[in-house]
Amino acid sequence: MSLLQSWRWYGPNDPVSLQDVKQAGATGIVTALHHIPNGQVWTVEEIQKRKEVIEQEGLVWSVVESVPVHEAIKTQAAGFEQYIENYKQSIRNLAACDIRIVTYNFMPVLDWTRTDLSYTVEDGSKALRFEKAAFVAFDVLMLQRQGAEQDYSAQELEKAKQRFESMSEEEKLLLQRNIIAGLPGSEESFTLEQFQQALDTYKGIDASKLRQHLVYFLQQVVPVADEAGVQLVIHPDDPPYAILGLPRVVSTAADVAALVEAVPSLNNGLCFCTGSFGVRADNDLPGIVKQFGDRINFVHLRSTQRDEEGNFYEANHLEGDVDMYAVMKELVLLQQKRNISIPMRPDHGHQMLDDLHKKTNPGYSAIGRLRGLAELRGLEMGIERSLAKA
Ligand code: DNO
Repeated sequence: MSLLQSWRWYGPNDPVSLQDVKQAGATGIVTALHHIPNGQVWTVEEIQKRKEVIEQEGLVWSVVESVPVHEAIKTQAAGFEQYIENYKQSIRNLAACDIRIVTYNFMPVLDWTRTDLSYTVEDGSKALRFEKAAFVAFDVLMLQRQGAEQDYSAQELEKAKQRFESMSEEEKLLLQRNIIAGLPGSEESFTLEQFQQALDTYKGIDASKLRQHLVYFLQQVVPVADEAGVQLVIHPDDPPYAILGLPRVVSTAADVAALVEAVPSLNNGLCFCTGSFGVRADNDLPGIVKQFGDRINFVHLRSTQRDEEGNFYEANHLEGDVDMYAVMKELVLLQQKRNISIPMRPDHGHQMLDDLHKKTNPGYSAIGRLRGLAELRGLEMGIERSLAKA
């Protein structure tokens, strides 16, 4: 059994069409009903409508990414019980349409975060990047978050100040937009004032409290997933550490282990994202596959290149810090053991060749991801064949 090659598609407005996806060689579609506001029930009718569009092209809706978790559930603010009920109903409705893998994350306020969406790499293609000094400049000098200085070293603050002074007004605005205006799939978008208000809702919520809220959510929804035959998979934090004074609780293997211990059902699963976990040098990626293999039900494959200052950019899929060979080998072994086809998607990709002349969703260009998928499927086939011979 090989990985099921899938592809994230943002729906009918995605500049990359289903026809393009077919030519890239993927058979599974990863999508969401982005038009439904966070917290509302996904009805069978809406799910079915989207499913038909996908099936008309001969593709299969194999994974939902994501059914977003409403902020009120994360903070346990007024009304959160109703949002959990709605979440349960969406799970049941997806199961009724035979869609059985559901991704979500539990990152406060922001989903994934980058400072630069068009960082030019050596070959002239463009990548997404997280630049520490720019991020600190945003936090301390633009947002002026109370107490932010305490989160950084004197050296980091100095570097951020210099960086800030070197930026034009336009660049500052772009930085702000990149961080808080919402990357594709994040579903939330803020002005600076709204963002400050959103941060304030986390006053008094530290990592242990956030984890309690996540466990409570899981205790509520996993039994419904069990009954409906749905695998829930949590996406790790990106980047995998606390930012902007907000706690994050899905950054390491120990974090995942705590969730598994609290709610052992295998439907309390993991979206194994090498790009997110891989930003931390202390995350052992093949080790995570070994440890949680029985509950990894969706895989994002991508690599990052980090440096000592805390910057990273998204490298080509087989380059950077992720040892993709070692990861793929574990995944091949896992699949043999479980005898299933786990959906995988090439996560992000450079804007390259013709992508550079098009408007693309940051990270989700056609050709960059096609390159990633092609490399990954070749790597997988090579490993499978060599293991079969051994
Ligand atoms: C970024 C994505 C994330 C992911 C969510 C899952 O490219 O991997 O936005 O979809 O965190 O809920």
